[in-house]
Amino acid sequence: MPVSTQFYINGHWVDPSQPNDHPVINPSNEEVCATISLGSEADTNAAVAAAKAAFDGWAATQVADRIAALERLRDVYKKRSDEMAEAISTEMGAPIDLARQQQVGAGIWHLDGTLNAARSFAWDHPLGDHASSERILYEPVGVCALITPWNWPMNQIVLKCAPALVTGNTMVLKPSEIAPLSGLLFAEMMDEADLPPGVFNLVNGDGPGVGSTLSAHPDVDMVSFTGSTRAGRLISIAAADTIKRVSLELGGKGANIIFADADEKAVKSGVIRCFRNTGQSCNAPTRMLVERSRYEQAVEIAEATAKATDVGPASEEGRHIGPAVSETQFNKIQDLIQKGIDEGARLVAGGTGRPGHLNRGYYVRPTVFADVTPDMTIYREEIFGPVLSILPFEDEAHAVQMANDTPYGLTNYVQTSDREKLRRVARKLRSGMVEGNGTGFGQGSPFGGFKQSGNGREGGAFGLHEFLEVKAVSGWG
Ligand code: TXE
Repeated sequence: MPVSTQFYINGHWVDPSQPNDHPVINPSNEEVCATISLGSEADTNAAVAAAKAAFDGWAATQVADRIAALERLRDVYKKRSDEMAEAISTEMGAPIDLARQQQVGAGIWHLDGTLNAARSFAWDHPLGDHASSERILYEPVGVCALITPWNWPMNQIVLKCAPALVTGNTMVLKPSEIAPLSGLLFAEMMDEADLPPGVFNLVNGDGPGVGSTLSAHPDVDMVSFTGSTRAGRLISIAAADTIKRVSLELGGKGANIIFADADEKAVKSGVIRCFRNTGQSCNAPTRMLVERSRYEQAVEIAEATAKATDVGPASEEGRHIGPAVSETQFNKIQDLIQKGIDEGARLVAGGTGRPGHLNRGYYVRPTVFADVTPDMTIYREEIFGPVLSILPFEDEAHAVQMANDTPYGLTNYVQTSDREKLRRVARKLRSGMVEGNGTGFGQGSPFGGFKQSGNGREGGAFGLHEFLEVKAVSGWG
């Protein structure tokens, strides 16, 4: 397991300018599993200076050389997959099978998606018809600050670092201080991939410290952030003075619209999907909207599915769900469950407190509320725990209206055997993604949201565009 109080700056592991130890807690047992340092302004400045000094050289390399660098990273990533799964499972509580298959697997998926997009990308082309003498060039933005969260830690690091690297940017990564071990491991992998010094740098730290210094820094040209809408807003404010590019992937409150003609397994798989990763996914389908005629049956299926969901330590193999990531998240989820009860929702499974057999660790009971109404807190706020709300709807227009009745707009879900209805509803939903009938998205599909779920898109060619400036040159020939 990579455990280091050092930072990776300019191709070397270096001590922090001043000691500032920070414990990393294993959420499965509440024990300290590692110690990292939180960086200072001086550490952040050193990393930004290294990235700035490396920029001209890296931006001038051939695309083929940058693709080769990403291929080397992919090889190292595959070689070290087991270590990574163990690190993720320990730092944020994903059960080891989920960590291996989905958390680590997502990194490979995005590395491949980025490589494929980069190989076929038109890095420059004429404007419009081929007779034009005007040329459109795509060039790196510059020094990028990449600020990532703890819920899918490696997925989010790869989704930012891979496109930033292959498009010729240099970067400073600040992973979440709650789950920094996979970030440290990633820095070791970047080192093994043999990049020029300064192209990739890592500084650990918290949001008000390293995070806000990076966001306001005059030598940082872009911030790419995944995390809470609260922090996204602060980053945008801090970045405003320098007019840097800010790309945000924030919270969500996905609706899962289940029409009466949906597949009979739709309810069960919707519950399982909501609870995946202990509900700690921005695209979780947390509001299940069911057509009135199937509503009571759906509540029964959801109750049975929640009661059959096992909860346990991340180190154990199996398909159970692990703990919430931290005491803060545990308390937030408990408060929201209590609010659901107090505001009059019908609790059909779970509730406050830990599951009976677990008295240490941030474990939450898989919880289902029925008869939720749109004014309730559990309907409006992102809970980020294994908590599902179920509501009935009367007709298509009502379902769309309820689904869109949220400040978020990341992912919505539609279940129906009527293809025309699916298309009609998908067009009306105000979200960056609409998943139809459990059909997953392909490699290179754009990931990102409408409204307060953020801006920009990650993945494949969409992710490359995020990290590129567009330049028009006339008189090219
Ligand atoms: O997130 P924060 P938290 C949501 C989810 C969760 C809630 C709180 O609802 O319950 O956010 O989680 C860095 N300037 N999501 O408090 O604070 C921080 O150091 C710059 C949704 O853990 O947003 C970390 O690296 N950076 C989400 C990262 O932001 C700042 C994933 C995430 O932490 C900063 C996680 C600042 N002022 C939580 N403040 C998703 N979209 O998937 C914090 N950070």
